[in-house]
Amino acid sequence: MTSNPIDQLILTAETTRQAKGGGVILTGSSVKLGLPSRPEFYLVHGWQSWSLTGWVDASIRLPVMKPTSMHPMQTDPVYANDPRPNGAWYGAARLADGQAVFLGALSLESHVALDGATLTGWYERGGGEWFASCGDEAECLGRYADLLKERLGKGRAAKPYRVWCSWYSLYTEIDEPGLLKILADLGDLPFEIFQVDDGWQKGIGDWEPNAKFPSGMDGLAARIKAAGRTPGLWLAPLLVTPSAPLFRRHPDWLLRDEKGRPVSAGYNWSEKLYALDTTYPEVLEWLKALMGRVRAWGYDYVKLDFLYAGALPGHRHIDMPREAAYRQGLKVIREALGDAYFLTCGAPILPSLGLCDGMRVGPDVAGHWEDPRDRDLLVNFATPGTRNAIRTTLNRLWLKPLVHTDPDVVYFRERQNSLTAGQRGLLQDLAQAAGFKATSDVPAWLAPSEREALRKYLQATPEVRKLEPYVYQIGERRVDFNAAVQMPPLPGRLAKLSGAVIGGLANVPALMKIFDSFGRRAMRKMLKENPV
Ligand code: 9PG
Repeated sequence: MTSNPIDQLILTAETTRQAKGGGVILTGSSVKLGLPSRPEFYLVHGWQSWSLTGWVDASIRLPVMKPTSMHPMQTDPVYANDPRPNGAWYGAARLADGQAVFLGALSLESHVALDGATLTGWYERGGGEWFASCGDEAECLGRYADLLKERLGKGRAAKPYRVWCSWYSLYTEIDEPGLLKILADLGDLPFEIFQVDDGWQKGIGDWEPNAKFPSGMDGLAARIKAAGRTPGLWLAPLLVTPSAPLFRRHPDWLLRDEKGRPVSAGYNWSEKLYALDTTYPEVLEWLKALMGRVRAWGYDYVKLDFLYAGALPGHRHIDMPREAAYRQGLKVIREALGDAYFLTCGAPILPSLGLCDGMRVGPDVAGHWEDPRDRDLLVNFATPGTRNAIRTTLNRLWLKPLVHTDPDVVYFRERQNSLTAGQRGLLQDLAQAAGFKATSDVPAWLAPSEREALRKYLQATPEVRKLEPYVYQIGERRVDFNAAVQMPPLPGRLAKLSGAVIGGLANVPALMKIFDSFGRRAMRKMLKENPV
């Protein structure tokens, strides 16, 4: 008998041994822990950057998030209909006395779920190791991070940079003259990186500059360098849309299901999304060449997005587990990127560790706090919104020893923004806690006082200390994130019904196309009224 109480909870495991520093290492394709009682809360861990991560009421069956057509791009589609509290690679239960019981896989393609008072973990194929531990949540996650570091590695860039990113002001409406104007207006604001986001390319799968970038991407990079910044570029290299020439030229490169149909990677840009099969040698060659081209253009900071596409379930050219297939592709990408800073986004978390410098650890922020439609009708916490971003990001900060945790951008502007000063401040504090600072604020949209506040924020390096699960000491201030992290109550009957209708409509591409075109028109009008 040891003094370690976790030993007494193990119901199923092939082997068990003590872990250095506390807890136990189990092996098995499926392991079970018997809890002393039904837990009150369960820690759901989302599969990829944008997927919900947080403590939920363990006694409820979670409604299926909507729209279902977005499952591949917002959650792990394999488990999207599982009503049990469950999550990717690890999970934890909180007992009435506040103690956490933690179970986390030490290899890929693994999942954890709660059945009553039993915590079950399983590997999708074969077996592997698990870490189980009891006690303080942060301690369990800290030990888990150490064990993952030994197995998957950590990022190599020494420190994160301060980033200006085009997305959260201009979205896809970027062009060369507008970006050059912003570059000049940034003036003495201390950003190391000027990152061009979505909107420069001809298409998804067609990674050449479009007509809005007449000097080419190399020309733009040269201008960014001449302004004293490091050029950054966004791509979604594992996605293809039907309109891209690649889709017609290389149908054999697409990830397909057992019936030979291309696997859905979701819906965006008014198109259906498909994934590349990273076990195809020619796909790996193509990815390598693409990364080489981006580097040759002069981009030393690369944000690769929608990466989950490479790890979706499917029948691959070479039969291998889906996350292993993804990781193999990411390795090729990492090598081809050389010494560039590599930020992953929309990325499956564990399979990306050790191969990237930074990782987006939450969904997109937005100029609003939360969308009641997404929260109450669609029960979807992966959609863009500041509250969703704060919740998921805070629950992922345990990853800090392994990767730079990117919480997405902060806002200092009041223009084109419905956040209150308090909400903007909370988001700024989140980024201090995460250790990664970025914004998309257009200088021309900032009041002089806002510009000054942004400068001070970028320069400040306050000491950050975690005091409680969601409370941080940031410099002289105590910042309490608890209210933002709470999960809302479950929808009632009427909300469920309306959600089913709206979710159903959102599954119809033709309707989404119309909806998107209204969005784009509103965006263009806004930019006319608010020039950069
Ligand atoms: C560019 C953007 C930005 C952003 C990324 C990613 O669920 N969704 O519908 C969804 C759409 C877009 C999205 C995330 C989720 O944003 O996170 O920073 O680069 O792509 O298109």
